[in-house]
Amino acid sequence: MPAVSEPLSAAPALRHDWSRADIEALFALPFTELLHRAGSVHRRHFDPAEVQISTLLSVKTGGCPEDCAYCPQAQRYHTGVDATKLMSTEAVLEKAKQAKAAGASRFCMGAAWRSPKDRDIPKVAAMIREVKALGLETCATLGMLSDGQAQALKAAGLDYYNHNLDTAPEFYGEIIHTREYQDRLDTLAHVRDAGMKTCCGGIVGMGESRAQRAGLLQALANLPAHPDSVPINRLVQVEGTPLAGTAELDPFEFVRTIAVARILMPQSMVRLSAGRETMSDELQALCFAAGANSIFYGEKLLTTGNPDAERDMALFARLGLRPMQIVEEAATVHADIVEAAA
Ligand code: SAM
Ligand code: DTB
Ligand code: SF4
Repeated sequence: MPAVSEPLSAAPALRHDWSRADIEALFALPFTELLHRAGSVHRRHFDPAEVQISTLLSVKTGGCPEDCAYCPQAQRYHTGVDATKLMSTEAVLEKAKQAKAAGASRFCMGAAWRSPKDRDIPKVAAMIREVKALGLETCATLGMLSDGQAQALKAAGLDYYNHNLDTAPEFYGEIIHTREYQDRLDTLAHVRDAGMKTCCGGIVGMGESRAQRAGLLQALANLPAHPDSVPINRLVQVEGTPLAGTAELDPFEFVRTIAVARILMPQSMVRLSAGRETMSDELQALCFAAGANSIFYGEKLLTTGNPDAERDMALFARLGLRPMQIVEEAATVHADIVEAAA
């Protein structure tokens, strides 16, 4: 039965004071107990049959000056990704129309920038305005933002900004050397201060320990506000990047990461993100059972593959899932109504 009929008076307040030990204790629960707890939290705040779907478009690909060890778009690695210029607004709009027709509710525009130049902002703002006019939620991921840039994007109608913490603070230095963890926290503060919603998560399967996976989730859950969306990416290993050849993460450990994210950030959309193309249907089903309620949809992420729409729709049909039509505020309102009724 959906959550509506369950008593919710015991719903705890959102926490921002998680200790590493608390989180590691969740990771260490028996698998079925962890899934049960995560599934209960999921039901308290969402209809577990609904999955939000976002489509990604790389509006400016490759040639990035940063050294993120996982990334095929870093100029310094030889990955076969050709650098392109910023796409035209018309071309972006065409892709957004296709995404909407395919059923996406959110359209995320990504650029392989360290940070946008001020002269790029009006061009991206035009894309945002046009995409929003289609009735899609808008998201962008353009690298670090100044305060003023965040405000300009908000003024153009940007709903969400994606900027990931990527990993635990203590593992970060093994993955990225060209910007600091604090730079990321600063950009997230600019995004929040401008009044936009945050999409912030990370990558697992980069050779980090379980304690470091707990550290990523701790950093996310202890932000001043839980990110509205939390993308959990499984490393896509791309030949030519330093992380190609990293030992694969145990799939159950990936599911545990999703489950713990759901428990720590009960009202956030937890997105099963990069790495889905090589996941079995059964593994994805476990992720949905663990509380994932969002996916990237469409045959491409930014430069790498994603399951095609037919495979995803067939999986939704087999699992009795449906694309979420309502926006995130509505999900929160739903939870509030349910709590008030309890
Ligand atoms: N350049 C901007 C930035 O770094 O914020 C925006 C685009 S960047 C590609 C967005 C995110 O994609 C990264 O923070 C990382 O979490 C994720 N990502 C990139 N390459 C990945 C890979 N090979 N596997 C999994 N996630 C990846
Ligand atoms: C996020 O956390 N994952 C997406 C999105 N935010 C921008 C990107 C995944 C990129 C995977 C590698 C690629 O396709 O280039
Ligand atoms: Fe550049 Fe973003 Fe890739 Fe890092 S993750 S190399 S900043 S495109």
